Amino acid sequence: MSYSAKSNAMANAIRALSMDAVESANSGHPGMPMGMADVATVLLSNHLKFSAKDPEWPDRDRLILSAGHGSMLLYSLLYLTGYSDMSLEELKNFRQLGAKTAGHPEYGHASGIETTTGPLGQGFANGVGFAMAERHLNAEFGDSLVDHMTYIIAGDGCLMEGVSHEAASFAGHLKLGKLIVLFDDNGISIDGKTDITTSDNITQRFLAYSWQVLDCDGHDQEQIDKAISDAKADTTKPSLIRCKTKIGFGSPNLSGTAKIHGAPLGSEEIALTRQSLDWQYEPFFIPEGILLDWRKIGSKGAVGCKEWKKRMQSDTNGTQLTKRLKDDYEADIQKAISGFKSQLIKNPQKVATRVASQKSIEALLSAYPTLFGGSADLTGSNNTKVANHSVFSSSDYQGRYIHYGVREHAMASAMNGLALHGGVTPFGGTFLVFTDYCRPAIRLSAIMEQKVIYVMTHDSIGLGEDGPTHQPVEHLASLRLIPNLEVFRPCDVVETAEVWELACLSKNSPSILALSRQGLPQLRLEDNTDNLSTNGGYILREASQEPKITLMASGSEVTLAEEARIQLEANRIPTRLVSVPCLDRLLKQNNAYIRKLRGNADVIIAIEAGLDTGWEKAIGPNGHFIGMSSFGASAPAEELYKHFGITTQAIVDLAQNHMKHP
Ligand SMILES: Cc1ncc(C[n+]2csc(CCOP(=O)(O)OP(=O)(O)O)c2C)c(N)n1
Ligand SMILES: [Mg+2]
Repeated sequence: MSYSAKSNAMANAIRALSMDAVESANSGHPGMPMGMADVATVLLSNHLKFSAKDPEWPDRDRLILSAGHGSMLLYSLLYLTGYSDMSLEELKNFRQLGAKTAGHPEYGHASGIETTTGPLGQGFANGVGFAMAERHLNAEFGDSLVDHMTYIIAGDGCLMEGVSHEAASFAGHLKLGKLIVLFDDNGISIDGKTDITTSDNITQRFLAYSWQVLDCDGHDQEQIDKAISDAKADTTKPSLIRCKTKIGFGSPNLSGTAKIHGAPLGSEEIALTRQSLDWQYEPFFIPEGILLDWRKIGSKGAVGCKEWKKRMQSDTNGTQLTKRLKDDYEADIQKAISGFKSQLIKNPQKVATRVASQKSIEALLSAYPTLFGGSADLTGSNNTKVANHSVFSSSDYQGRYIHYGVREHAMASAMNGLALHGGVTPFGGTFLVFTDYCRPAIRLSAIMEQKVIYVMTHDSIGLGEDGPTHQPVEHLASLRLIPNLEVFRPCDVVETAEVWELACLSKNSPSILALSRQGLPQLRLEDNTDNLSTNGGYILREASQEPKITLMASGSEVTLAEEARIQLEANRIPTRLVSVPCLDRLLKQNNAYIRKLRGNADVIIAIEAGLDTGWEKAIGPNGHFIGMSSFGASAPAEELYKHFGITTQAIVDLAQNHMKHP
C-alpha cells in the first residue's frame, strides 16, 4: 500500500469520527465509512469540485452516497471540510431526534446531502438523473456555466438491487460520461460474504452496459487517484471504479467481516483500532493540523465558485439559467393554462384525460422550459410526447423528451435526481397500475418534497380488455396513503389542464396524475379563470333546490354521476354533483368546507372505480360508496362497469332507496 502520511491521517479522521459516532449512538454502520475512507479522501482532495462555503453552487460536482447506511462517511466529510451547518455537536448527536445526522442521509437536513438514501440502489438511480440533468443543461447553456461531475458511492447492496441494473443500462445507453460510480467492492453485506448470494461478474456486467470499468486497491491512494483520473478522462461513457476495500478497515478483529457492517465496535475493539491506526486521540477529537488540511480541501473550490458567479453575470444566458434554477415560471404556467382553458370553453372537447394531458403538455412546453419528461416505453399510450418535443439522447442532450425504456423504477428514481439537481422539472409516464414498480422512488419524492410529476394513465377498469393485471383497483387508495403525495384524478379536459397547473405550481410535493384511457365529455363549460381544482373538490353542478342527494366522484365516474344527477333531477330529486379531482387536497380543507360541499343532503354517495379506502372522511359517517372491491376482469370497459355495478342506474337506485321521504 502506498502511503502518504498526511492523507492517511485525513482518512483516519473519517474512521475515528465514524466509529466514535456509532459508539456514542450505540447504533449505526461503521464498516462502510471505515472501508471507504481512503477513497473519499482522495476524491475530495484531488477531484471533487465543491466549496463548503457555497454548498448550493449549482455547478458543483455532486457526491451521492447511495450506500446510505454509511451516512457517517458523509457527515464526517461535511464536518471536516467545514460545512457551517455540520458541527462536531451534530456528529456527537448522530441518530438522535432533531439532529441533522439522521441514521441515513436525509435531504434537507444539512447542506451537502444531495439526496435521501438508505433504500439501497436509489442513490445510484438518482445519480443517473443528476447526470442527465447536467448534460441537458450543459447542452443548453454551455461548458462555461454547466459542467460538472456526478459521483456515486455504491456498495454491493446497491449493485444487487434491480433498480441499479435498470439505471446502469440506461446510463450506458445515454453515454453519461460525467457519471462515475465508486463501487465499495468489499465482498461483504449483512448476511456475510457476498459470494453466498451472488456470482455476478460485475466488470463484465458493466462492460455489457457500455460502461468503462476500472479497478483499484481502495486503500492505495495513488491507485485510487489514477482510477478517478482515468474515469474522468473518458467522457464518452459512464465509469464504474471497483474499489477493492476491506470493510471496517483498521479494526484488527472485525475488519473484513459482516460483524462490522452495522454495529458499534465496542470500547475494547475501538481501543485496538486506535492503536492499529496509530490514532491516539480522544473520541471526536481531530488534531488541529489534520482539521486544517481538511478545511483547506473544503475551501479550495471557493475560487472556482467565485469565477463561475462572474461568468453567470457576464454570460448572456446567465439570467436565463438563474430563472431555470429558481424554477421561476409561475406566471408563464398560469398564462399558458388559462389560455388553454379559454380555448376549451369556446370549443369543448370529448377526449380521454390522457389526451387532455397531452394537450396540457402542448400548452405548457414553450411557456415552461424546464419541463423535461418522457415515458417508460408507453409514449403512445401515456400521451406524454407532443409535436414540438425533440428527443433527449446521447446525440442530442438538448432534447426534452426522454424514452426511458421499460424501466419504470429507474425512471421514477432518476426523476428524483433530476428534480434534486434543479433546472429541470421531471415528468414521466407509465400505466397507473405500474406505480407499484415506481413506488419506492415515489415515496422518496414525497419524503424529499420534490416536484416530480407522475403521468399515470389507464387509471381503472375503464382500460378494458387488458384485464385485471393492468387494471388499478387499490392504487388510488394506496397512493393517497403516502404522505405529501398529491393524487389527482381529473374528470375532463378542463380539470386535466387545472391539475397540470397545480402539479407545475407545486413547490414541495410530487403529483400523480391518474388519467383515463377512455374518452370523457367536457363537463366544465363555463369560462372560469380560477383553478377550481385547487381545493381538491368543488360543486360542479348545483341542485335545482336544496340538495336531497349529493354525489361526489372523481375522474371518469364524474360523467356517470352527472348522468345520474340528470335522471334524479328529472325524478324531481334535487341533486348536487361535487367533482373531486384531488381527494388528498379536499381532505386537507377544514371540516366546514367539506360539510358545505356535502350540504344537508339525505344521501351522500361517492363514486370512484377503485377501493373505498380514504373516502370515509369526505362522505361522512352515513355516506355510501360505489366502486370496486375486487380485482377487475378482461372485457370491454362498458361491460366491466356494468359487471362491477358502477353505473348510472346503480347510483340512481342507491340514491332513491336511501332517501328519507322518497
Ligand atoms: C432496499 C433495501 N433493502 C435492504 C436494506 C437493508 N440493508 C442495509 S445495508 C444492507 C447490506 C448492504 O450491503 P453493502 O452494500 O455491501 O454494504 P456494506 O455491508 O459493504 O457496508 C442491507 C441489506 C436497505 N437498506 N435497503
Ligand atoms: Mg459490501
